[in-house]
Amino acid sequence: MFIDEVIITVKAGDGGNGCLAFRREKFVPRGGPSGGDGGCGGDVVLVSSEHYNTLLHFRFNPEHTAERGRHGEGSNRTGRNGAVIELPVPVGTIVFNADSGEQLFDFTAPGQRFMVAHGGRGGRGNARFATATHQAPTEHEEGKPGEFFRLRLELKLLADVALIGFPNAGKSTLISRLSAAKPKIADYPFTTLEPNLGVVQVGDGTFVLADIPGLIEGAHEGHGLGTTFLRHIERTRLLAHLVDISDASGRDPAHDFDVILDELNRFDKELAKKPMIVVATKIDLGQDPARVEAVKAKAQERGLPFFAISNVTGAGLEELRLAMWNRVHEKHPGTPQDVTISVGS
Ligand SMILES: Nc1nc2c(ncn2[C@@H]2O[C@H](COP(=O)(O)OP(=O)(O)OP(=O)(O)O)[C@@H](O)[C@H]2O)c(=O)[nH]1
Ligand SMILES: [Mg+2]
Repeated sequence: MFIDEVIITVKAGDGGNGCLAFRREKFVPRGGPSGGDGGCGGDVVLVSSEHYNTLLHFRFNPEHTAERGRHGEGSNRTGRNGAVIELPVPVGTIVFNADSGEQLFDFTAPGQRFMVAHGGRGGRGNARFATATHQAPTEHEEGKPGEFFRLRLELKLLADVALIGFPNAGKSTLISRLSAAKPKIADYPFTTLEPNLGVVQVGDGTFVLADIPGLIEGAHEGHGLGTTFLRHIERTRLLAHLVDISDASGRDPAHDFDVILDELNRFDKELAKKPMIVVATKIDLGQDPARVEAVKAKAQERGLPFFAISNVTGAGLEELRLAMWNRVHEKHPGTPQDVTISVGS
């Protein structure tokens, strides 16, 4: 499931109450006040971590309460402080107050800490109220409540690589082949209504792949699902542009290619300038070599690497996986000599 926004509640721990007590000792008729202070409630802290790419872990676990401070006790024993809880969030998470809408924090690097809810202070025990003229105080305080907030977490950083293209081009099928994602796949347009995320493994490394709902002509004007989801890929490092080159599609792949580029351009010029690779899909089906060459030529004209794959036979998938990874990690920035599978192989 695609998740880029989640509402969570955070409740810092309440402070412990101060204690009301007097010393009782043998042969000491009036022992002084001895009620200890309450401990402070635990804070709630958000910490950015590289180990998370989504907010999914909050979806199943949206309420977080830190431990309260222990109450003070007799013999001047101060209550223990409540434990702080640290909630990991992915880099790129923006934190809002869900009620006021105010932006509270923007995590831009790993290891940043944002104290979002302060624990309540512990109440003072009666021992604290003793003075020379007030030797048997009965005053003692309750602990202060810990802060409570409803937060909206928003994550724009979605994926390293985004799959774009016309409906039915095979985007969801590809993400299901390259990752553990299990999106809905079907032989009709607009199967995918929301982006899917998948983690792709390459040796010990990983990158995040996003399957974006299909674009159509006029998408920038809101046709089809429009460009609703393109804002989610603003921080994506690579676009993989899928083109169905099979004759069975009944489409003109070179025309499709131009339409998608045009839509991207109209939606956001910066997005259109992102590194892109072109991926011809469904090479297990019959295709007109002239049409395939036309797409290839268009890619070459723009200096874009060209790949050809079949999600059915698996042809070209490993090369594509590596090429994506290399580009995400800028091993070979811009080299057009990635392995290119000849169509039909
Ligand atoms: N023969 C063949 N069929 C494929 C291949 N890849 C996908 N398909 C089929 O093409 C159809 C559409 O695939 P999807 O993966 O749902 O396409 P999509 O691009 O995600 O489509 P939308 O979600 O509508 O944008 C399905 O019936 C798939 O089984 C392929 O490489 N070869
Ligand atoms: Mg799909």
